[in-house]
Amino acid sequence: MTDPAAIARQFAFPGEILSVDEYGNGNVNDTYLVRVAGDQGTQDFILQRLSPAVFPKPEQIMHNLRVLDNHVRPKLLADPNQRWELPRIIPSRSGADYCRDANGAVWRAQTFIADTETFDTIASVAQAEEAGRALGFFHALIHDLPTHLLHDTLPGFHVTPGYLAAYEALTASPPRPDQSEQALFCQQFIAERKETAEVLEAARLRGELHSCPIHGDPKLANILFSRNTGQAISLIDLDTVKPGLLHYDIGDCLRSCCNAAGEDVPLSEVSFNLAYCAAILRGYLPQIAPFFSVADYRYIYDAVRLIAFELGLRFFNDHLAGDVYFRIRRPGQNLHRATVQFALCQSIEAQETEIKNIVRDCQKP
Ligand code: GN1
Ligand code: MG
Repeated sequence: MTDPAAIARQFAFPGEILSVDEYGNGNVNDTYLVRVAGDQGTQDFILQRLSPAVFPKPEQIMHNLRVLDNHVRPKLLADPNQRWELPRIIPSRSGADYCRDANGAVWRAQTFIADTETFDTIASVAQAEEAGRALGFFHALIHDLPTHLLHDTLPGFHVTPGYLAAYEALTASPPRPDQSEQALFCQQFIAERKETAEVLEAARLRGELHSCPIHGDPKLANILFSRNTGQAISLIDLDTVKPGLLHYDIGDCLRSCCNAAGEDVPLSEVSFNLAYCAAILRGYLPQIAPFFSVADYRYIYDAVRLIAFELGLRFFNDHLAGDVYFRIRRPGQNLHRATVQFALCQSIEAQETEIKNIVRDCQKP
């Protein structure tokens, strides 16, 4: 196990390191808060070890972060009235964008955006609208970033048919037998919906939806809200900024924010909140209206249903594979997380008409 404090000393922080502590509850990378005493008082930074199990080429993530910074920073400087923050990369002492530990894992350091907070569940309708506005603002910022400049840091990410194929492989080859009630529920749930896995990829192939730069992981916990104003002022966790469909992000933001109870709760508490859904779209759509087509509106419902289904499938696959991708804090957690997403997917399906009506109302001039 690499000592994060020793790694922290390899970065050019502006002062003396006071502490290095575990931070947040991400499912993939290892995250630490580094407190530094410098000329301007105490300042915090984020230090992360990128998960080698998830990201096969972490140096490509750092390349993409640099490309993103070059594209977005001048826009932010040109519009100082708009409060939006993009974490800055802190170079290593040798001037590189990252360091490697003795095992070859990539570590990076970034500024911590002060006076902000994150949430695991939405606190109000106004906050949901802010979350939607933030995603739309971010999409507008990166929409003209040429996709050929970005590496595909996680091939197959959000391509649901690929997760279905992985599931079929996991259950076909000598399977890890899990005949628990929860596992049987998951198997049945997937079997009943496997035909729906293609919906976004098929629309892309027909030319109805188009590839463009996306965030990839805009769950609520990755949106920073100002402690002073409650405004959303940053989207963090930029590892999956790469070409994709806007609908992956829209679906992920809605499935995360509208699941008012959270991702690891008793099934009886899981439901898709329509008021939050309406507020998120109210915040989101005006930001991206100039490049949102009629077909884009048409696939919003499919996107939220699919991304909830997909995340359940991803959690279940990882349970079957032996918990190699999503960090667990107790045995069986990925199985439980899968059932939560499937329950959420059921709640979305039960409210299909209402969700489509919300989208239709947003579309009216
Ligand atoms: C992972 O690392 P974190 O917690 O931000 C995952 C997302 C899932 C999310 C579910 C690269 O995100 O796709 O939606 O867990 N990130 C990756 O909580 O797979
Ligand atoms: Mg992430």
